[in-house]
Amino acid sequence: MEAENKNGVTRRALLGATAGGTALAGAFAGRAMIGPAAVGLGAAGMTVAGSGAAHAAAADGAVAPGQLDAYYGFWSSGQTGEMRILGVPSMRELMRVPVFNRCSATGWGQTNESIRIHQRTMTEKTKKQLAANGKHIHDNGDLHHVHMSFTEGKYDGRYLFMNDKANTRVARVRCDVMKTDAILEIPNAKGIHGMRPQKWPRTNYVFCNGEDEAPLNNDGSTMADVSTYVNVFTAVDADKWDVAWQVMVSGNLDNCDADYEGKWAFSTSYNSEMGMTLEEMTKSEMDHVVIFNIAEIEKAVAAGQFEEINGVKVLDGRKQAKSQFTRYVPIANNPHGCNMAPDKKHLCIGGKLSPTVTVLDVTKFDALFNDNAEPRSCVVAEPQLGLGPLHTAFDGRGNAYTSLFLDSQVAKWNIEDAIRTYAGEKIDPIKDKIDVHYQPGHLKTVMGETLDASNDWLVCLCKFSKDRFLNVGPLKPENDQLIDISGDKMVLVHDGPNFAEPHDAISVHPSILPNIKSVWDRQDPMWAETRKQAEADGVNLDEWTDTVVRDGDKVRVYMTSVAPAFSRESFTVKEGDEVTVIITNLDEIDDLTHGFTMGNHGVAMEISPQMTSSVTFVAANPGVYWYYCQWFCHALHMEMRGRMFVEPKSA
Ligand code: CUK
Ligand code: CUA
Ligand code: CA
Repeated sequence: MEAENKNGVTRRALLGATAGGTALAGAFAGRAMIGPAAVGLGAAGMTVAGSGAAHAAAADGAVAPGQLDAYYGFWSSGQTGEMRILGVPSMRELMRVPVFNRCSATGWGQTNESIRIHQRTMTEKTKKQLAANGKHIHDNGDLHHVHMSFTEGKYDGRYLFMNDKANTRVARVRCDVMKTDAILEIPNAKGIHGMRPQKWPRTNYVFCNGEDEAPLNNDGSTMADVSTYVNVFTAVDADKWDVAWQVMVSGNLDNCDADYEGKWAFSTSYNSEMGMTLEEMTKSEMDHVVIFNIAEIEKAVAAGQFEEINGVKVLDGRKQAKSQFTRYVPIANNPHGCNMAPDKKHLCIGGKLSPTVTVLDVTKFDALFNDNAEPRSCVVAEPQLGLGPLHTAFDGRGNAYTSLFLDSQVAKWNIEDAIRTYAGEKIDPIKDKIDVHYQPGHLKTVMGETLDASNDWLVCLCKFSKDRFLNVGPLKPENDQLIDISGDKMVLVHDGPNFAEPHDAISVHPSILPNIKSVWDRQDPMWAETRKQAEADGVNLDEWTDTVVRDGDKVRVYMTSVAPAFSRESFTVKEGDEVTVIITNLDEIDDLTHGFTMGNHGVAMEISPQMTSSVTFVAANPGVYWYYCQWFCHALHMEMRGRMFVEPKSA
């Protein structure tokens, strides 16, 4: 589980812990009760089968001190704008990965390396908006959905992708270091909400829903004319990290997903009415799901049949365009969740205002495009589950689990039974219901959006916690509940308070992520540009450095760190200088992170083992300022500090 350092010694081993182990088998020895270990988990081609009795021993979800969790959980954080890593089933928070938010601890959103990632794809409009407000970047986000990259329907451990509804962006996190490596601002669309990676043959595209309607040419000339408003579906090239193409649609877009053949993407729309008020948005009996025909779209893009708008290839898939790009399947009343089952066949749409989940058979979509079959001919089931069905999760036994927001319940139902019921048989597709606390949104089984869907745990992300925890004031935590789904009956085993506001989460087996580093590669692309500047300044970042370079009123201070010292105990600049501090942490023991905080300057950054970080600020006031390491790194950590002398301008 841990990368070894040069000496072949991990910090965990140094500390005398026994649970670490070098192989997965070792890591799971202490959790033999957790499913996959009991079913013979291979490093490759794993199948997470039913866990049965082996799992029952862990029915409380407890993971003892020093023991590792069975799964990684990757959590969204909504309006906090970060991604969180939790352990499942312990629900312990393991890490926060800043993405769209500004992070006080790591300096994300302030270091030059993170600002470059933020700015790389920024539109001119955003630059203008920021400049007018004296800012460099948007430092908030609304991160609803986290999904991993796929290869042939299974997680492949390369990247995690996530959306920002607040500022119309998507981001990519590198799984080897768990850091954001790319952010993309999407032109033309407004408010990226639903977002899913392509599942087959691999994640070539990340599909992104624009939720908010606006004039395509949003220059203020047609604001009052709602007929000029559109919504845009975007396919992001997951490797190049730019927009591959966009499709204009009728109605708005809420959640989306993709199939297991690489043929389709689909999105729910709650505002087929194109209403601007609540009353207008809920007026129709039926809204719709949009089905996107990837091959037809790619064909048209290749043939040049697009309009280029703000540098993006845009196709018209609206109803009136009668294109082969889209089909619209009517679905009752403001649908929400859009979840493809791992049986490769069934797409489940949460009814929200309708008490139903509508099941679409994706193998019937070809007929919608080729023969113009009646759009609802692909509907094969529509079980009535309860009030406020939002999202659906799946296990590996053909069961689905739907969150019922208004009922505060999870309904477990069988997809095949629902199809037989729809065909007229008298059976009850609902197998079980459980109370959750309270008002659940997303829910997710382990690996449940992949062909490796598991049967052990269901995480249910509840929007309200009300009385479940000690009162902490008017703002209450969310409640992420853990449910044991190994048996016929669902069993609630854990309440997990969480800060605003996880929408979606995935759980991933550690065998998918064998290459997570504990020590950075010195040549990491994250700071390639910083290295270039160092080279130009004649500084070798791989060696002990304490060079200060003056370049007009710009000063670059190069330092290295080895616990418990920076290579410089002081440096001198002039009042009004623009100071860039560039530090490489030469320590190579895992978990030996340093930091750099400049007192009274609002400046702080992380410098993990072998990492280079840099930060730029203006020294506006003459005087003595202490900088220090803010990560407790050594018995003499307090002494890991130094002085910046800012000479008065006249001096
Ligand atoms: S949405 Cu939040 S509960 Cu953004 Cu996936 Cu349904
Ligand atoms: Cu270095 Cu604390
Ligand atoms: Ca509607």
